[in-house]
Amino acid sequence: MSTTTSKKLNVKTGMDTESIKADILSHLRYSLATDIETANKKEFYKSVVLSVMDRLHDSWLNTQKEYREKKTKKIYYISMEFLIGRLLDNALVNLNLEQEFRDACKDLGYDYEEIRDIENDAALGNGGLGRLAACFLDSMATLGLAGFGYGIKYDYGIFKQKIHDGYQIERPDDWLRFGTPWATTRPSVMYPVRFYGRSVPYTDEDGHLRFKWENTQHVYALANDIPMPGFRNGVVNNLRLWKATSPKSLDLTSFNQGEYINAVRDIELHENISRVLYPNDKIFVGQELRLKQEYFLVSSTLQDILREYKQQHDDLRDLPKYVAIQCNDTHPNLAVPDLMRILMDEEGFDWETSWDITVKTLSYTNHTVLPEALEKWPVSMLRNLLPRHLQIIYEINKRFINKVHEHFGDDVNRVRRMSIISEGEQPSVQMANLGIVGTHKVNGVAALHTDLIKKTIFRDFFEMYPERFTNKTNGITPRRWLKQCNKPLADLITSEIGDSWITHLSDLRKLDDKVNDKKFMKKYSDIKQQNKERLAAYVKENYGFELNTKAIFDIQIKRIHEYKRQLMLAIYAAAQYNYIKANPDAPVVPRTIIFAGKAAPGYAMAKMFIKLINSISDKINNDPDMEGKLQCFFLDNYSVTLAEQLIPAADVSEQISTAGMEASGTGNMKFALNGAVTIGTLDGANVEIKEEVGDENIIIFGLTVEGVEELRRSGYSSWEYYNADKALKQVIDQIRDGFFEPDHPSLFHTITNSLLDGNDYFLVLADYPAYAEAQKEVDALYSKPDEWFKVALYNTARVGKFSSDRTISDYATDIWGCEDQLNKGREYQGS
Ligand code: 475
Repeated sequence: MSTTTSKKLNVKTGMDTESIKADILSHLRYSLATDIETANKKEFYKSVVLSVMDRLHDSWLNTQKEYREKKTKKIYYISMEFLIGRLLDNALVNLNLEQEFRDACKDLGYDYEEIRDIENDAALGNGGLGRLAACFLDSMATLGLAGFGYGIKYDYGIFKQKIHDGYQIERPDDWLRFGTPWATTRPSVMYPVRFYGRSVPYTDEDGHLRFKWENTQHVYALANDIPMPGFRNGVVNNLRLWKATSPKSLDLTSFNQGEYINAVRDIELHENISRVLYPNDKIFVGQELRLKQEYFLVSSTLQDILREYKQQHDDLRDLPKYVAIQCNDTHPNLAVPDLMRILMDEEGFDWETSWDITVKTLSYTNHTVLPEALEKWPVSMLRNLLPRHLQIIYEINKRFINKVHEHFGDDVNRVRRMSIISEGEQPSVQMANLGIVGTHKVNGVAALHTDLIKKTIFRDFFEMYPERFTNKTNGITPRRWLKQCNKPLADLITSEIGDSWITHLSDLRKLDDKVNDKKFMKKYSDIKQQNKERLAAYVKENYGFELNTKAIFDIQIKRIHEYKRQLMLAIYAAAQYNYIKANPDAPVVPRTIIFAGKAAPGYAMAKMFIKLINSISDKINNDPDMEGKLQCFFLDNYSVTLAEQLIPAADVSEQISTAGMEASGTGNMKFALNGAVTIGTLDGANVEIKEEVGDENIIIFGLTVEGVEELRRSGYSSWEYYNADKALKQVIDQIRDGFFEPDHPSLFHTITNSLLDGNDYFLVLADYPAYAEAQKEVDALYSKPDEWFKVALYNTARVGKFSSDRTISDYATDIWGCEDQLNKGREYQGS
């Protein structure tokens, strides 16, 4: 009997094309009840994924077993967002089975690319914060860390963006319509999450005052697991996404009263908690459903962590030794009062012991300094929804304020600034303050950003707890962002310097020497051209628009936000248009400007930017005088998958935020790695990219953080800049007077008013002249292709620092205390 079992196992996990084919056919028949003759593409895709899953399951189980046996310290990354995108390519790259699966598909009559393209993106995030979480999972598995992601399985991810008449329209992202074969539902892993009720005091056997949280209502959190394979190291970690389901015993009395329909409707209400991702990037909207989502995530995750812990350890006081919990921004910071509540109310520890465990176990990452993004939950809302937690937060605050007094004396203003509860018309809980007080480390996401939080929003806290603040500059996974998305370049690099770069990205430095190797440089530049042509083919097929592949591909892709200043590139496009119209015979370096990005549905200004970009694009693209010289194009529905096509095709990377506002940026890193030249401000990680690639290999312009401060202090007037720059004035007048929208000439007044009468908070006009000059530098450099591609190659060669493997090693060492696990016996030895 055991032989048949093992035989079957062997077939299931065979790594050769023949056994893969057998499994695909078997899944078609026995998992999907169809066969190769009748299956459609979706079904074929599903069997392919199931066959990949078969090859992950043993490693998945073995990895967990090993962690248990060795009592490995576990790292829990809690995040409201995981922007993981598609998983098929990634799994095959990490399993080293790309070719075998390609061949298997081909033999069975399917083109691998076509099958791959069936997969919907898992778009469970808004932007940088969510994508960072996804890169971190890849790196944790690759480095052999016991790192687990915890998030929510939203039925609807970030909305699908359509463009109608130039305007953004939002459509629901029904990514689970046909289910996803990547997620395994685990009915055995389900926890009640409680809400409402009240906190009731009582005296325990030892005469201590204690509290019980009573009369609560609850929903269940059901685990759905997605495997996260490391790069060719046999490690498979887990991303656990919670789905809300209603309690089984749902209000049986109402059945008796014949209110069956109402009871069923209640099920719907419970399940709404995991229905939809909030589509706001950096705008705090204090809606109760969002607060419920945050607590739903925290409560289910902590229950899961502690259940697992108790299976292996018996003393919760050792929790920080075996568990580290990272909160991705303040969204999971209810972990502070919830862990306190569990330790005191359920485990019977006293305040001091509970506090010590909590602070040592938790840490928190800040991703933005924009004040409108900071979470402040109304006390009234918490009192209703989580009364016991609010009580604990008050107690944390009371004790903390005492410490502030001890530390700073009677400084009323400071106490007011530092209080976790802000008083006023609507008292609220400052989640960032809670995070700093209740965790042992707070990190910024780039060096400049970390300095800024120490000096500005968290200054008082830094003065009190300097040792808590630390920088962890962001990174990106080289597997997805080079090996997968730019195969031709990855292959060229590997053929020159070997493939150690895949897990040791700094080895790309070896490419530095190739700048004078003509043959290599020809191949390097040919690949860029090939990638541009591939993108052009995609755009032609999907939009019927023909990109000029001889032009500079100048790309800005990211969320639409005033601080990111898409408007500045749009103004530049219009100014180029005017220049070419006025100088029809002057030589110009041809340019194709490409935008993509979503605007939060409630962010009117950002949506207006999209319309403006589309109006300017129409003007440019429909004018025969622009032919061969200038194009402008907005691609709809920006996504991880679209980024994977755009980034390898970019010549120029636009990273032009107002200095001090972009915490790090990670797109900047992806572009540089793929050989695009950055035009950017000294903001976020651009500063560190400049340090790495060298001043000559990046085009920096505009105000610095200090310059911005100085200009504001001395009294900025956007009108002066408007009047001083003719080309700029002309474009702003055109936007204001309806040149780009003749049928509705006042359409863009909100934009021009904010620039002029509103005094241009984001300093677009202040930076524009320097930006236009920098764009001339781009033209000049691009006109000398040999020079250009040297600069491009230095970018590819020198951005090794920005591998998320480095970032994760830094977290492991300075925050999580698990540096001993890094790469332990799992070093990748080459294929
Ligand atoms: C920064 N999102 C990037 C990236 O660190 C940085 C906030 C509130 C609610 C929902 N989403 C958010 C962010 O704050 C965010 O994405 N921040 C970004 O984090 C990773 O590289 O500069 O803007």
